[in-house]
Amino acid sequence: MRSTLLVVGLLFVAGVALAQTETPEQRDARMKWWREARFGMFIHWGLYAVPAGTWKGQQIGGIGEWIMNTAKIPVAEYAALAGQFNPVKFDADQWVAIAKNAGMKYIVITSKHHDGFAMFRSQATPFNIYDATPFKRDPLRELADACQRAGLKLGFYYSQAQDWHHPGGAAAGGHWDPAQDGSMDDYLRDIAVPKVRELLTNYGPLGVLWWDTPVDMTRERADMLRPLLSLQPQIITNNRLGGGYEGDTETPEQTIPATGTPGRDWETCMTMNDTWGYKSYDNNWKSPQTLIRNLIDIASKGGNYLLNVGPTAEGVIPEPSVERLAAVGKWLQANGEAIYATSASPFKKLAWGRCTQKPGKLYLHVFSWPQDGKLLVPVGNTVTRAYLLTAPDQALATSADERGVTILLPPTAPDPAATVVVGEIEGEPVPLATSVTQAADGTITLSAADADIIGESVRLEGDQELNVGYWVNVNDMLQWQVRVDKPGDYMVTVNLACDVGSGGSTYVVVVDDQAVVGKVAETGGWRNYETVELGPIRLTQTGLVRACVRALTKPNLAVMNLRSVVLKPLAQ
Ligand code: FHN
Repeated sequence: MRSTLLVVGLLFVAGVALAQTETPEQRDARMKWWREARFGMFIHWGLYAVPAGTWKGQQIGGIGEWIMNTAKIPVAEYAALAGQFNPVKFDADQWVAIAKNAGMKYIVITSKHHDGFAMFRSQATPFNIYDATPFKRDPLRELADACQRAGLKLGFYYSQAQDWHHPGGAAAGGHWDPAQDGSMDDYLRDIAVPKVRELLTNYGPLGVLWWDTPVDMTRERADMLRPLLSLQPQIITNNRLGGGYEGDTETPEQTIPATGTPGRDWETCMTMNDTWGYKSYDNNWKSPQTLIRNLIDIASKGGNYLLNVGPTAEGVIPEPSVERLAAVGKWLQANGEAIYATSASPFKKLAWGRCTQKPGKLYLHVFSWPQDGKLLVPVGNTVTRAYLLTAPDQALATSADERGVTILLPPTAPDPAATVVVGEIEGEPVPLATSVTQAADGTITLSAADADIIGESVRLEGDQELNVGYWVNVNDMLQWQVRVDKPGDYMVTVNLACDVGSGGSTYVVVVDDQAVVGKVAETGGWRNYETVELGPIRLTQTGLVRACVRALTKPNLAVMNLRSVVLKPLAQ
């Protein structure tokens, strides 16, 4: 017995040591399929599909899989739902086919969400779909087999730190029933560890282990689970184990970060309506166009899109989800070359859409079809050939000038969601500095999104109107190139936010050697934007000029959050 324990211990130590000593090449090899995949299906399926958002006749607010917590349902009452859970329409091959036809390359399913109910046959607790329901099947086993048949990778979501059913599992918060009393350490040792071991042992090779909500996960607690990963040495894990472990992937949720997460693999997880787990009355569906553009936007920033479905208690993926996935799949059928195994855009921003790339090819995803039919690509390379991805035999005319290459497009967009134009180039793409131009009324808008950001800490953030934040280094600055064609006097305004206690920084806006100085007043929060007038500035010459915003002093935490600087012509 002692020697068995010793061997297992050594294996675990070896597993951890292996993970710690993985070379960059080994890591790249392990991450390869995931980096090429770009698109996966998230499935939130559990007992919560039975109430489907309604408890005792009342519609419960919030996300469906949280209903036990939101409605503070007693443990025994919630557990009784298992008697009604009989998803006889569940068909693993059909689910996998829906994902595959959508162009998804992997599936991540909730093996156990915060409600504590295991969606697999477990020896660690009878509160599982095989033992506690009339269904008497293991859907994860069936999905693993179906994924294997279809060539899709399978991953398991596992909520390690929250369990509202088993004693000790609700220690990390959300405690409302004495049945939940207990020690979190005992819970992790007796329930979570054996269940995760079962998941990593009984379902063949897995692609992903997706941890969630690492509340109160100290280093010691994370170390109870982490050694289990050596059971699947090729597995990819996210950044939500806790205990300071960063895992392989960042997991922005319901948002697409402005510039991806530089230096880290990342995956945006997102719902198609407003819930992860099924809610019978949530019909706030995103349009197919939005989903297609989200996928493109994410790919253009080097990330993956993990798009959620919430199947019903009968085991059916809701029809609105199926329809939308089919639409994305149709688009990918024609344009997949521009998504899978591509890398991020070489351009900071493109007014008309997004770009992905492969060696020798720029994939130009056009969202806003140019009215004059001219697509300006700010690239210094010669474009040797341009064509629509769906019509590779019909070359499009190109011309080049100091702004880049212009591709002549057909008069109307063949695909209103996104039309992909291919530009073939030689060598690495050379993005050209783009310049800000004056609007018809002369206004010059220097937006954070268009700025060259120079510095160690300041960076772009947000997903609608972007801003620069984290401006904690006084030497950081923003810079633009402006094409002036209407010299004259302009009023300078700045749209900024500054939290309480961080005001008082001074800064200067310089345009073509004309300067105007400001002092940051607090706006009540880092997200409370206000427009402040700085003063007039005179632009004397036409042509390309340089503009910048730099800090002069920073007495507190940060300089400011900045969305834009605007120059409005003053009446002459
Ligand atoms: O609380 C969960 C939520 O129910 C859902 O599972 C999401 C998916 O990323 N994760 C948690 C919130 O971050």
